Amino acid sequence: MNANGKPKGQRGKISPSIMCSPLFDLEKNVREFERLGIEYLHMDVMDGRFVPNYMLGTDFIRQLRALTRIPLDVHLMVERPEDVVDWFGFAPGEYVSFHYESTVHAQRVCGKLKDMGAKPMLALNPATPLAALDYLLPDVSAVLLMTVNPGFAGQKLVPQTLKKISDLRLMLDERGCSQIEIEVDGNVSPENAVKMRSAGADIFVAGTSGVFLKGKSLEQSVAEFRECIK
Ligand code: S6P
Ligand code: MG
Repeated sequence: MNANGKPKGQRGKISPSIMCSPLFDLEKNVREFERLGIEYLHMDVMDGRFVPNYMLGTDFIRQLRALTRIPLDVHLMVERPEDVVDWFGFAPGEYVSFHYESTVHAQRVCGKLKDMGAKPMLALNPATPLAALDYLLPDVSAVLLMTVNPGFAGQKLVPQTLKKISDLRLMLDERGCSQIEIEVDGNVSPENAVKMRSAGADIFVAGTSGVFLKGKSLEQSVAEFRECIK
């Protein structure tokens, strides 16, 4: 075990938020992420209803999937995800998160995603209690804890979500679900990532405060970020 109580050799994983990449640098950045051994690419989908913004569409995601072997980590911020999951052609091994707050059929959505070969991840807004997971643990491969309110990059951490990460890690371990990964998303800066890692997070969505930093190369910012999530 290391200092975070994680088995040795299981380092934290980085999932850069693609909506934070300058659009015209995207292919170059994806090649750099491949070279740097990045584990996932985080793709935010926003429908203008569940969150007050629009972001990444189905064709964009298909094209990115065809461009790289890095598995996608698609984050659906949409109302009634059950109506749209078929549009994406999710691939085996991809993580797909959807929000507990966005559907009355969370268990059904997990089943649909599993039928497609994808790995279901349940996303929780900062104010949503962990009890939402009580009867869904057998159906999910991971839990996405939002550490800001979803919709925009560049926000400040909601501080009480740090305790939520450790509460969730404890809950998963106590219920024999230690294999369920915890992803964190929102203001995952190097400083916050250290705290999130020691609270038990496994996958770190790195956006404008994580790896897309002004005046720093991706190589440098990824190397510094890795040090924070060992
Ligand atoms: C926000 C979205 C996120 C952001 C990411 C931005 O609703 O789900 O994935 O892209 O959090 O990172 P940062 O460091 O700007 O907060
Ligand atoms: Mg996201």
